Amino acid sequence: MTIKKVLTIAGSDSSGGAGLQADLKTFEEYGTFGFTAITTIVTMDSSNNWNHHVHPVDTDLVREQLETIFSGGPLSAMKTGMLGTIDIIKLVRDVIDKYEMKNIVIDPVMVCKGEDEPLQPENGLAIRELLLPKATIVTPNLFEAGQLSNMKKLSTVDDMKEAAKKMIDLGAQNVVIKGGKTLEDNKAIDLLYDGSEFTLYEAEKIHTNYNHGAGCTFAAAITAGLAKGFSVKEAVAKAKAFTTEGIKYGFAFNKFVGPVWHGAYNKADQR
Ligand code: PXL
Repeated sequence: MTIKKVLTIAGSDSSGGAGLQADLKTFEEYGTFGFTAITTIVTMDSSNNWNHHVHPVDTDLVREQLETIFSGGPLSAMKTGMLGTIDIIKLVRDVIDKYEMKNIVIDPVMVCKGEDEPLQPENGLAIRELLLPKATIVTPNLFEAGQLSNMKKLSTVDDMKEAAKKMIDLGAQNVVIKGGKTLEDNKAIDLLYDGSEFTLYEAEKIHTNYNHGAGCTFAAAITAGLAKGFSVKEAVAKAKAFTTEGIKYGFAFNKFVGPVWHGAYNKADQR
């Protein structure tokens, strides 16, 4: 059996826990071969409350990366993360169409800290219009699901169900909303909807602030699972277990942030 090739089109998180760093580490843990097309470089200001600075990469340079990657033939799955500009979002759509990509995970990254104002609100609209119709699965957190469904704040599982229905109407084949630690519940609940059936994935809530990158890791794990031939339900279930272990082994990076550890599921005993 040959190794599965998996792509992330995402931003670089200089702090190492989220973004394409999370994706690539996760792809490796799944035994797949990861490729990255870098769309933005994010830096954080340690002298100013960890403010994020998003530096988009020139669209032509993103195109060149993608041409390099696809020159090796078809890929088994791909995901998108932070895309930076509308031009890059349009390019991603063109690439999906041109190479007839299947197994597409759209992680509609709009914020870095879970619940904030969107970093680039206009990008959310472009993701909704151009990428949701191509999504095998879209993986918003609560905030992003509220934006994409035009429902704004979601706070219950019923709200999540309503938002998921709206995202299916926008063209996604499947939706998984990451309730995560934001949902007002004592469990960490993710909700999957395939257009006909809801599936709830529950785990104990882990009370930690060291969970930076959990959302990216979850979406990357689903991507690698799909590449390996798992059904959507299986891919989500394993991704949840993989991410929960990562959160359990999160650690303090500095006084502002602590990443999950992407290697925890496979090698917690090898630290
Ligand atoms: O966690 C969202 C996220 C996604 N992608 C990049 C990021 C972040 C948050 O820091 O930096 C590149």
